[in-house]
Amino acid sequence: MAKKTVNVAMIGGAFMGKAHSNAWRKVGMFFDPPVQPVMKVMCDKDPNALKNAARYGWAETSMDWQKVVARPDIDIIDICTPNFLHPPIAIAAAKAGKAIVCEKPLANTLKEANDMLAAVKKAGVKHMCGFSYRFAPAVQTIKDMLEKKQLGDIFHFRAAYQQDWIVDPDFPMVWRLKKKHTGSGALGDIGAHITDLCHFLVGEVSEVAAATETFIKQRVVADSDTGAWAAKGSKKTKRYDTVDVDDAAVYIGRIRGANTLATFEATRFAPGRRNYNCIEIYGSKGSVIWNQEDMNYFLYFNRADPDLLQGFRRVQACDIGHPYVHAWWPPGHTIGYEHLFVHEIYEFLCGLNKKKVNYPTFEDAVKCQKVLDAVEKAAQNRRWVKV
Ligand code: SOE
Repeated sequence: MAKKTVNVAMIGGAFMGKAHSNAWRKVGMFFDPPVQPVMKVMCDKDPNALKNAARYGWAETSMDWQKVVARPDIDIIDICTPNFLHPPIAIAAAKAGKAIVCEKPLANTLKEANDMLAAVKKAGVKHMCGFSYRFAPAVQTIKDMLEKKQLGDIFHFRAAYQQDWIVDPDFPMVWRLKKKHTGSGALGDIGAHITDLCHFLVGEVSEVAAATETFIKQRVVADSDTGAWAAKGSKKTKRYDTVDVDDAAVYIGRIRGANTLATFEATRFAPGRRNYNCIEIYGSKGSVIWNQEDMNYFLYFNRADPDLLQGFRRVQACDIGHPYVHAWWPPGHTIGYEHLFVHEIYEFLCGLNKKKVNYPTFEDAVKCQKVLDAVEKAAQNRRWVKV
């Protein structure tokens, strides 16, 4: 009997739009979701982005998200836009009774995030926030170890998410560097990921102290005619705009109900670190270390190992028994960044008609946003702030 289908519309066709398009396209080939997604329409305000729609697998294109959200034939709205558009699209989609996938962070502010959560709860629609790193087989295996108390009592959760894509002072102004479009800088973009991983793996952050910095405060405005950067050394008079968000945030925290200390670093100014999302967990029975640039492996130190054999062992988390790996390739053939989005979309489809879901919801995203909000307040006021 043919599977029930669900019609998907994706709003936003840039980097996340590409990652999500791949996920909608591959999920039915590698997994066996209870429903088959149909890639109906890709929506973007940029006609250049829409040129990719057919190649990405979308049947139609649109430049009007309001019209797309109102379409009666659409079941799922997938939001891959800059952060400031997450609330209006999600709230309209909830009112229209659509199931919603929304990229992280949920919103620019805690108030907006709460409004989105209220809207989906009122509408009774399914809602997922794209904390994709939860879906790495290694991270899922670490989660299982923690649930089985294999690391014992947790002393430290440490996370550093380091990138370097804007270290160049000639890198131009983009939406991720303007508060009105992004809310915060490295904090809300990559700090959101490591904050969520702390919540997923160890526990909720209960209070924080923090510092943020903007290393490059003025950036050249791209040449609007061609959309290309103002070329280095260009004779054209360059116009500059102010970066009004953080380039880096460092914060420490305590974990609710536990004697665990948490330390976080989110920076876009770590030359050589392209997408180095690294977590370290140290407990009374042992430790684990995982980093996304080496995502198929994690390091595990077991204090119960014989004294002369102690050391971090490098576990290959791509055997058939590791979560999701069975759907891809034989042991050791490894997977990549894009597979994490296939995993999250698979879990979203599995959860459409279930009460208990196996993915981060808007509730999880609001818990993350509360920490981001507290970090900004702590940095501004140079004091501890309760979450
Ligand atoms: C940019 O920092 C970015 O694209 C993030 O927005 C993504 O969430 C992360 O997975 C990769 O880097």
